[in-house]
Amino acid sequence: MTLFRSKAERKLVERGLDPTRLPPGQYLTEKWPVLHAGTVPATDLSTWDVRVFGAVERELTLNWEELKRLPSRDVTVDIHCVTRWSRFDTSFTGVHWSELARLVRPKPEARYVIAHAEQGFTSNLPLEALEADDALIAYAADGQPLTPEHGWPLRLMVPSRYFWKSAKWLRGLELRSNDQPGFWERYGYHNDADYRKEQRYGF
Ligand SMILES: Nc1nc2c(c(=O)[nH]1)N[C@H]1C(S)=C(S)[C@@H](COP(=O)(O)O)O[C@H]1N2
Ligand SMILES: [Mo]
Repeated sequence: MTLFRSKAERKLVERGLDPTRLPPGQYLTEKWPVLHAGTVPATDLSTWDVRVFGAVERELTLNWEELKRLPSRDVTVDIHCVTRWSRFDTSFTGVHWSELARLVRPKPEARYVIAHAEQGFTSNLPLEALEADDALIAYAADGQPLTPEHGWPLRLMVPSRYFWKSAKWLRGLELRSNDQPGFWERYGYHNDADYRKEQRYGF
């Protein structure tokens, strides 16, 4: 008889998936749930822009065409929400941070980044999390433009953390020398949000 740590793990094995791929306390979902505070913002691409600012040599504002002209890449990752769903093999298309870093030239003291989204939503990360090969400033998922609910036109996608760090409706990236808690972090969620360590809550 084979023993499983949980029902969630058994489901993976039954599908021929490696059960260790599921982080502790998570279950696998095939759907892609939608989760956010507030409403889905209306975006007009003709006036939309995204800004990179703060501890950089040269601040940058890109409109939609300028952003789409930057080199893009595809990555396929597993995403993990703190509310315990995980979705495997979601593919994203977008711009890697290194393309923006090349243009703004972060100052040596830049160690943290605050993602600024529509309606005042923010999330905070160490800059290394954005520098990772599998992180992306994404405008498409599973081969299609992001849907409005999933962050169209642009979202952050940082697969090394719980998914709340991946701000939807992204409008700015602020580089800083010091950290500052974002929206969910101020509500008691863990500052680091490493799902391998189950860093769900900050207390
Ligand atoms: N702007 C914004 N981005 C956000 C959130 C939010 O409330 N506002 N919620 C986060 C949370 S808690 C999760 S789990 C993911 C969900 O992304 P999805 O709706 O595409 O699954 O978005 C994150 N990004
Ligand atoms: Mo979440």
